[in-house]
Amino acid sequence: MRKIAYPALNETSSKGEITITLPMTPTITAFKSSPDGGKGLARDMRVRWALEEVGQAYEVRLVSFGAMKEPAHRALHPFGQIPTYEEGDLALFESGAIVFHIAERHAGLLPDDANARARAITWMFAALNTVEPPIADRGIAMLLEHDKTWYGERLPILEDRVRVRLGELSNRLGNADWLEDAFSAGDLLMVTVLRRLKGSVLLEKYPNLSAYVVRGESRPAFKRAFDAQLAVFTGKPPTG
Ligand code: GTB
Repeated sequence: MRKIAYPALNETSSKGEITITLPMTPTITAFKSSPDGGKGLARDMRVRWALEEVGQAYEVRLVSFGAMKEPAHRALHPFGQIPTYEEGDLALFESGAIVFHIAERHAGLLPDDANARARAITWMFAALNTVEPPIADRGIAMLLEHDKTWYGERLPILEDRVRVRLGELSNRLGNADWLEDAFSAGDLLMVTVLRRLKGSVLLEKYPNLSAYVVRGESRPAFKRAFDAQLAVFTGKPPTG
């Protein structure tokens, strides 16, 4: 939010001026051409979803793989990746930090109660630090290492690690709709992490996790975010 002092509009203003708060439209970056063909698996999807959940309009700057490694983009993102987030003179990278920033500045993604808020934030870290790494390792191996002689031995090891985490998460979620009492940024991140396994038997083995992902994807904000990223791929504007 940008605070601008305007001249007094009425005589009751004690200092002769009033403060009007203007919302500033953030700009995020996303792949110009996503390798997933519009499945919403790249990490701009979680940022788009968070912005949609809180009702914050945003703009998107699409970047090519080449442009991501150029100094102009590296000034925003030291590792030359997407997503980034710019809002006035604030520039952020790391999807988790961006979602946290959005959740801190707007109502709707973190509970007000301090302990409930701390638990939701814990799930944000769990999604990114505990559940995503084995899923990402498996994805990278499938993409970049499938022609290696040792791939056949490595893949089952990576899949076992994913299975362990899914089993533990499934046990904790049980029959609940969300990880805590209400949907939070923790669920938002966890669902985006689990979506990377969509269509794989690894996820299908846990019906409560599959249903949890569908529950997240059924939220109107998710659908708007998904349609927006798909429109980049299809070249057609979102219909919703
Ligand atoms: N820790 C960072 C974050 O959470 O923001 C990781 C950011 C990241 O990995 N960005 C990827 C990127 O910019 C895109 S999301 N890669 C380009 C590069 O490093 O040069 C990862 C991703 C990419 C593609 C798919 N896909 O096609 O399915 C899924 C996920």
